[in-house]
Amino acid sequence: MSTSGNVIKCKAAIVFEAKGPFKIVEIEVAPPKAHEVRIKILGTGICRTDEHVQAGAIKVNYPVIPGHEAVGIVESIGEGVTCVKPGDKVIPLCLPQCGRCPPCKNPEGNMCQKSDFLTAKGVMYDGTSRFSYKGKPVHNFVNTSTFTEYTVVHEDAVVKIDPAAPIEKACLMGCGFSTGYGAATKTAKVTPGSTCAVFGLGGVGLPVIIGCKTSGASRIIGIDINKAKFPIAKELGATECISPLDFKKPINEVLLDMTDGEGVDYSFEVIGHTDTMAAALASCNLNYGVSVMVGVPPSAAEMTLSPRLIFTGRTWKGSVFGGLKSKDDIPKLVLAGMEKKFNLDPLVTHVLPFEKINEGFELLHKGQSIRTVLKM
Ligand code: PAD
Ligand code: ZN
Ligand code: ZN
Repeated sequence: MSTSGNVIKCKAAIVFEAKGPFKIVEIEVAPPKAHEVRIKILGTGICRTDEHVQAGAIKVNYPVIPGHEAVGIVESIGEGVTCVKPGDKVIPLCLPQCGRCPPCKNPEGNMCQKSDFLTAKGVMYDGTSRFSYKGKPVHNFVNTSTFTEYTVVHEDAVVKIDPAAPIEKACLMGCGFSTGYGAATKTAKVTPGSTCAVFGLGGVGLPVIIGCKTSGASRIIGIDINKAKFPIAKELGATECISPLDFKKPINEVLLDMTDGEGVDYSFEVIGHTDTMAAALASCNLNYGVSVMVGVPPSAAEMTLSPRLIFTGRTWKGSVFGGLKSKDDIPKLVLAGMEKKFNLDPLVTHVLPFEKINEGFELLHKGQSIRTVLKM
């Protein structure tokens, strides 16, 4: 029986309050309104940003259905949708690309004005939600929400991908891989022969290493307090790996020592802590070094820095979704992954049934996973 036009009852993982667990409950998902798309989720990755939501580190409205790194099939479309049709394999876009706003039109821009990342309202463009639990609305997360069997997104926030794309690896293109790879290739524009330092070797930091390597960096230094991440980092292109816990000196001074006092050409913070953001900035060359902030800073965080760190010529940049344009770039990255242009195998360490979502987050907390993909 077709579900099109009807409310769908399905399972979703809701966070009811900051620091609360993911509770799997039955929700109702309303049909898509005009220019909206209802998607049956096939698989969804667990990203540290979802953990930030659960931990209350980034501001959202609760109750919320997190999840933003997924692959699904279009179940039905609202009036006026032309970019996808029922049956298409798609990736929901945690950073939409409306194509009409100034950041979408600027070749260097990608923070589409339709993005809910900074506003964190958790609703559709008309101010309402398509999710409800026991008759009360539930918020969405970054224009997507994928920890649910069905979701509804605006057509600005969905892109069709190759129908043969494998679910687990294609999920990575919805956030982790694209963000890390783009941070190196698009935001930093890493140059051949350069030296790079990557702080944080997780699901996003490791793709930064892949991006540095494909850009021709000759030296890539991985930094993590969890040495279990070092073998994968080396497999993907890190030339050396160090743990800050092995040194008495601050890690930025260690990196200066390792580079004859010059500092690295490019540094990337892929953890989300203000102290490592400052260390990454201070470890790049004081004149032409570029430091890229990829880790999501906590909503309430503030930093105090000497202006002299920037005065001598360093560049400090931020990078959401690797500076990539989601609708344009994701289908290309999916194809490149299918053509084995990148080694994605080590990145998906666990595949679990959706019901085991809390187990998936446990693996992340214990530092035992890179990416866990939940299958519906
Ligand atoms: P992850 O938990 O898989 O990786 C983080 C890594 O950092 C782990 O290997 C930790 O051991 C390591 N780490 C923790 N503390 C330290 C420390 N003090 N020094 C060195 N290493 C440390 O997370 P992830 O890779 O999924 O995400 C990383 C960050 O990137 C996180 O803040 C997430 O919210 C952010 C992110 N940003 C975007 C974006 O668009 N900018 C997208 C996706 C994720
Ligand atoms: Zn993410
Ligand atoms: Zn836009």
